[in-house]
Amino acid sequence: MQLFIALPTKADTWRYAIEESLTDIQGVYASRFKKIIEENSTHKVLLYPFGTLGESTDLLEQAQAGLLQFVDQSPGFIGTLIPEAQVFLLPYVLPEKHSEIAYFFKHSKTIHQTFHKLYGEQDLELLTMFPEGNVAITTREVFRSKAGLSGMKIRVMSSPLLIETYKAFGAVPTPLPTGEIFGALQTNMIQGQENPWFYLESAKLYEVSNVITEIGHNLYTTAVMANKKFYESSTLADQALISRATKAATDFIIEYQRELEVSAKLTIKKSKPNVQYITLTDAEREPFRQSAKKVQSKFIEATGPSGKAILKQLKEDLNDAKNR
Ligand code: 6CS
Repeated sequence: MQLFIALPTKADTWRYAIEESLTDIQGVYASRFKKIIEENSTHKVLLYPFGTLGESTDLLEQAQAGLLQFVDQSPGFIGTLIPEAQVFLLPYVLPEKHSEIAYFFKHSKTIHQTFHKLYGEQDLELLTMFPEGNVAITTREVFRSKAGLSGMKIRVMSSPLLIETYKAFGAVPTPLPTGEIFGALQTNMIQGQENPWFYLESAKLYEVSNVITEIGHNLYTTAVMANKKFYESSTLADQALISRATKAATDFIIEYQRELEVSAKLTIKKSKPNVQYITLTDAEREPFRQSAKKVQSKFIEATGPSGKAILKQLKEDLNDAKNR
């Protein structure tokens, strides 16, 4: 009779850095991932919230070098390394309906096949992408048209495509690291910035803004990657556990992030009753939608046949998600 003694996988400490705080969406995702890993193995997952290991670009380098086993990095930052990743920043492309958003992020071939290969070429194992809510624009003054944004310095993440977007919207795009947004708004070095509602509340960006405007142009998306060498050298059992934790945390966060927009709007209004909320009408959005076509051309100009094919695949994925 043969005895098979299950050798326990040696206990490792895995380091996982995020671009937000532990109570923000990326932190809630990472905490759920950590819980599942630690409840089902002898491994420990150490979470590093924003600010502990530097800016987003520092985190990416540490993940590629294998100093971190996991990293959360949004397309707004990784776009300089993987230009095609900026397809998630194109205005007026991603869905607004929750059921379509949920289906798209779970089934998109762009994410689970094409991007998996692209990130792999950068020593990154793409594990998941998930939404963090509709993006709104904070400013000092009211605007309801592109002319209203004219001359306004609007902070964007360091993405060539976001720079093109705000140029096309009539503003003066101003790339700044995350850690400098609040101070730049406070000193009027910039007059506005864009972020999802939960972040406007959690980073207290509303405190240094007077107007928050929805033009319906985008959904904030982020991505979680493992260091590729670490992932590929992990045991099959650990790879299966990482996939299981990733799927469970993704399914949870897609639903969790949905409610935060309403609660953030209420919290901001309670903290700053005189803040103005503006939602542009369809007619007011039309000039911004027209400008978005120019941004798509700029994306294809910058990424060539690869980007063109990715945009086509993304639109097929979105069509597949329609009416789900
Ligand atoms: O705008 C930013 O830089 C930050 N915004 C969000 C929603 N997450 C992290 C990112 O660095």
